[in-house]
Amino acid sequence: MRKSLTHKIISEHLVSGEMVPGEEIAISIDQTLTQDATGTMAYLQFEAMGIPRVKTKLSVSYVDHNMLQTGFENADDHRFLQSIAAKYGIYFSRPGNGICHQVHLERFAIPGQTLLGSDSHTPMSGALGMLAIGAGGLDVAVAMGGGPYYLAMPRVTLVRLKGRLRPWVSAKDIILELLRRLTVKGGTGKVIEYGGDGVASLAVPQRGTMTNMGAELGATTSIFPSDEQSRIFMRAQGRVKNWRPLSADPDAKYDEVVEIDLSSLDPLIAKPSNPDNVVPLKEVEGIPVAQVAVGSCNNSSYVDLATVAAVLKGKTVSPRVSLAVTPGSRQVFTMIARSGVLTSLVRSGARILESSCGPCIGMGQAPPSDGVSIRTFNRNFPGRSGTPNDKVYLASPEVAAASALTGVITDPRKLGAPVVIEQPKRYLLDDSMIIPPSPEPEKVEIIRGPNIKPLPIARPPEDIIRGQVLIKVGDNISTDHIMPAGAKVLPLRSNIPAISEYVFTRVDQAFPERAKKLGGGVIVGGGNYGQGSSREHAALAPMYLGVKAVVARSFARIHWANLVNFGIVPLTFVSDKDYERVEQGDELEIPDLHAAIQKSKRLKVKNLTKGSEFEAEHALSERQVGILLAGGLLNYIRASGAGRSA
Ligand code: MIC
Ligand code: SF4
Repeated sequence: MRKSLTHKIISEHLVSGEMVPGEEIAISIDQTLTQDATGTMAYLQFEAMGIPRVKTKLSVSYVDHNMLQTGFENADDHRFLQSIAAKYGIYFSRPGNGICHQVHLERFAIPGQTLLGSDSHTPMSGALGMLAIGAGGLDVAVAMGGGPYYLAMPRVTLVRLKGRLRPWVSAKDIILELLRRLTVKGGTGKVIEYGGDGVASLAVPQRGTMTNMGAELGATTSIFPSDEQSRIFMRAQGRVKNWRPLSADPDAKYDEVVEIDLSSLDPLIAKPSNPDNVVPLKEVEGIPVAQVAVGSCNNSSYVDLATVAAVLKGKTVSPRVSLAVTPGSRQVFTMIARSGVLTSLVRSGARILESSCGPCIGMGQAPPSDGVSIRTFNRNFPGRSGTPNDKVYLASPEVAAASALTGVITDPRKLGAPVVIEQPKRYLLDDSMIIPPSPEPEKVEIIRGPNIKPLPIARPPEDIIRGQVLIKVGDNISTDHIMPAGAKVLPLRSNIPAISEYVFTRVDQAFPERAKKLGGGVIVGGGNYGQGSSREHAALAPMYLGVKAVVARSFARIHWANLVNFGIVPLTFVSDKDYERVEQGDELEIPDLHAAIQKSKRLKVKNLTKGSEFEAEHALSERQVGILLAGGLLNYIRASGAGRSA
């Protein structure tokens, strides 16, 4: 059969299973990445597995999320991560070197290889023809130990790009158009594979914006062919020896085809507070803007920042706007400094931030009350910016810059002749902030600060699950709702007892208290429950509070897997009516869990309060049933030695 690019890479890495959509497969992992907010947990888990050295071709540990250091916690975590990396064979990208996905694309991504990262935007490296997947930290820990990564074989959607973008329209508009058409649930269970003659006109950093934000579609990953553009980029990064051409066979079969005519696209914008709330820019033009933020892992490349500088050149941002600019990496930072882009941005009034996630994850730069914030980021979930009831819009650097200038949402085409910035022919190469692992690992001592608490381990579930519905939520609840981030909570990522005090507090302040008082219970969710981030804290902290099961209308992929990994039973309603009937406070019971879950995909759930009963389904493979009944993946690995095979 004629193969898609996705099928080619998966079959080269297939360890077990059949490549039938929905079936569980296992693939070998060449590279891993972690960042500090999920990494400390991942490495505690890796340590608990007792493996002396990572078995991947390359593993990199980045520090980019927790950079405010408002107390000792972040700095302690950084030191812990550095010592772990030295000891276990991991490259350490120091704080200041940049945002993991941007740096990985620049320095490490390799066409045709697989990458597993403990961050949902790991697919960004798909811009170089890599199969790059986001997962929970524990799955990444297992991959570092040489174990394969298990996933449901995805369907493959070809996004056929035709023509060329018009002036002032950019890669961000292409991915916003896909979000408009497919929604945040549209990519579930799929790989988004780009093809068509329009691909050739998109440079790798532009492709990166699209593969990165494919995470917002709920896709397993997104991927571009490795072609002349990838060769140009890798040569400019001094890595052409790792380049190889790679594309789908002509006439490859796809499960679905979506066509986008690039030449027909206009600037788009995602309105608050979901990335798929996309409208043509003209619908919101003229709305006053209080803040503009350029950066995040999504639009922080050299060309992105140089474009903003060119739009603003010689002028000052509107008096009502605060403009924050984040270079995505130290490479970008040094290059804007050298080329004069930095001076130009500062002269225009930009507030320059260090290369880190920063405002994207609510680490500073929260917008003012009722103030509209235009961001070139990938997520605008409610409250994520740090301001309650925030109004965050997502748009391209072109739209962001035009709006910063005028103080209202502005179509950049009104600014006249387009700015055209060429991709650099040669990037500034300096990897001195990436520390290779120690040649003498036995001499390295792991440094643990007082905020790093031992990992709580789940207990195997009882045969009867009984408990109150602790909360009932609607559709598209993100992990930012379940386990908020931001300057106050993020420093607690290595301390589960402390962080669990914040579970669901953005939705319901009383949740942690209630869960503790009742000794745990059940969560009832709507559709796409757990979308967004890969943070396993959104499973781990509820587990710590005694949550035993989540019954939802449907789940987002990574969160679902995290629930299984931490021994929480994920079930879906068979009928929407049952979702409507169940209420917060109802006492639910799942009898005979152990036998029921092994025998059938359907389980009975009794509603003791209402004296009724409904059916729920699970989508667990045999292996996952084993994991759940063992009380999570760590227990399972310890018991079976699974995950250790190279
Ligand atoms: C995010 O964008 O939400 C994060 C912060 O990068 C997360 C990871 C985390 O919560 O640490 C992600 O996307 O996976
Ligand atoms: Fe960091 Fe934001 Fe990218 Fe997540 S989406 S990795 S928080 S910049």
